[in-house]
Amino acid sequence: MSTLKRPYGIAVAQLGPIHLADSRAAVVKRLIELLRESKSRGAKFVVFPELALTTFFPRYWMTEEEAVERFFERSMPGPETKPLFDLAAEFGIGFYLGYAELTPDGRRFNTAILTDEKAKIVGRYRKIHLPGHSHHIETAPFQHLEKKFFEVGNEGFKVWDALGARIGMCICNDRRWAETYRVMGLQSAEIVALGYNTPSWNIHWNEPPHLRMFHHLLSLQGNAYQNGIWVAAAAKCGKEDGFHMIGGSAIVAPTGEITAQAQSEEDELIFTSADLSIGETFREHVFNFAKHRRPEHYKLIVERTGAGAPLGTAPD
Ligand code: CDT
Repeated sequence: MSTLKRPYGIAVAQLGPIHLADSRAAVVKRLIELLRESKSRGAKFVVFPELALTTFFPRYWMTEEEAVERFFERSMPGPETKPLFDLAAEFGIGFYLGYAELTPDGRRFNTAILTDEKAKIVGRYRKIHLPGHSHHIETAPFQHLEKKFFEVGNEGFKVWDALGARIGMCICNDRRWAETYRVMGLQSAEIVALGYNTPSWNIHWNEPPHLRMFHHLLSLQGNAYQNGIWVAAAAKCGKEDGFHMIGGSAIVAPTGEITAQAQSEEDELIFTSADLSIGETFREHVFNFAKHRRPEHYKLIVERTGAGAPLGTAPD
């Protein structure tokens, strides 16, 4: 690999369950504990989960107004989250934090922010690949109402030069889509951060439970390799009021290898002293996009949403 190393401390702060009865203040205390541990491990950047301040509320049928009242943030930081920002600034650690965003004009997004060493918000990502449905499914043991409670993100997949690296963000279901990483890879992303809440049972089809973890890791590993990036993924997991979600928080190198993985379904910090130069090596050689990509043959990717008829005709 490259001889000039670029050491970089990445932490992923997995959260165990957050129950309906848990207050924001109690959750922020847990985030702060994980931030302290990140500091002691030497992290520059810590990744918290998707919707990290509340239970995974899209599992419950309720009105949009009720959801806004109980689960959305009107400002970031707000009164309850400010202590996290204050301590992060004191430590000089940046973070990714997922939360339900209510905009001043009343729009709702599943959002993540990126802060710099001074805890200033320098980046924002609004989830694009929203899974689930918007109607009540009577027969399901729980709902997955992201399509009811959130709009599709309207700011694209961007990257930011922050914290001494080029960092991109995505959220949960986005991690399963190759386009997510490639759009950021084409902006020379070095680290992609993501949080997730992945129910262990898929209410939409009979997916064997063991495949939930396999496909989660497969998505991170394949896309880290194919884009020459570090991927840092933080779960919220365990049983929230009886509803189980997978753990498996992980840090993945541009080699596709997992360098750290959570062992529990509780609050747990994992850490890697990453070398960002490994990504440079992959992007200079096997995945040198400028040299080897052939976008003139990829047109269908942006022209079609669903799969359709073949382009092929018999060769002359
Ligand atoms: N939060 C989130 O995006 N979860 C999805 C579950 C999809 S099953 C309806 C995921 O991809 O993990």
